[in-house]
Amino acid sequence: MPTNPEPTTAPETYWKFTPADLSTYKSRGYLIQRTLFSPDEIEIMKREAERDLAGANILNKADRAGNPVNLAMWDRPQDDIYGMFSRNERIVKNVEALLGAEVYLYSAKMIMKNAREGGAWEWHQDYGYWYDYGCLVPSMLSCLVAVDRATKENGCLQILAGSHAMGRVNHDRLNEQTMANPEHVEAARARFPLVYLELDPGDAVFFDCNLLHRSDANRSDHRRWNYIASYNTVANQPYKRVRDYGNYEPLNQVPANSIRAFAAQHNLL
Ligand SMILES: O=C(O)CCC(=O)C(=O)O
Repeated sequence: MPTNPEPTTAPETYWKFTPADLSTYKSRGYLIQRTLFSPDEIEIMKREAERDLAGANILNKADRAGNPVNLAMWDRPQDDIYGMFSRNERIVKNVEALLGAEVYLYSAKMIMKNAREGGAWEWHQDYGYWYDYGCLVPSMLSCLVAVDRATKENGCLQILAGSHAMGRVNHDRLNEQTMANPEHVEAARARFPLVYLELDPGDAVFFDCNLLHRSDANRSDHRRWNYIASYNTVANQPYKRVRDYGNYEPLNQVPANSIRAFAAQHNLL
């Protein structure tokens, strides 16, 4: 069982979404929180990820054009530096406010889009996958945290604002990815504004599991890695076991200041 690190200082206060934020999220299907993590906190994760993605399954896939799509995936919340982010109350308490219920960590991953080669992601909804994995209702969301600067040039996340209101659309398998039905995507593109989510390291985006999103291949000289923690409400845990990830395990939240505390305890500073 993961344990809480001992905070070395009194727990920090942190940004909590306001009622206006909650209503923006509800209408647009996403919410950006700048500097959810400070530059030095995200630097600790970045350094560790470059050194070792311990405990993760490394998946190497290819996009339609054959560019590599690399990711590291964690099945469960862990007692490591990544867990200090995915279990951090700065994320989890805000996710619970957005979903209005107790949550658990559904999955966590590092999307590693390397310079000049990192592949594209096709238009999809995360719930297009998760519905097939036994989650009955779309009471799920993801929090993406920029590890590197994310720009249009290096393949930042693109979303269709408000498209979550469509509900789940059918998805088809295309090579090694699952993509939303092209006819629905075309119609959605004509109706919902396309937004490029350009982010600085430590910025976060919370987005609904039915929000249509994609990203371009990275043709720039700048790497773009981001960490994505996804959450499900406890009441919506899968009715069948399909994957090693996504299965219910109580989420042991850690205080807002746990990243530096953990790093100090484990000589990661
Ligand atoms: O980070 C990206 O480029 C896309 C990731 C994504 O779409 C996903 O994890 O569902």
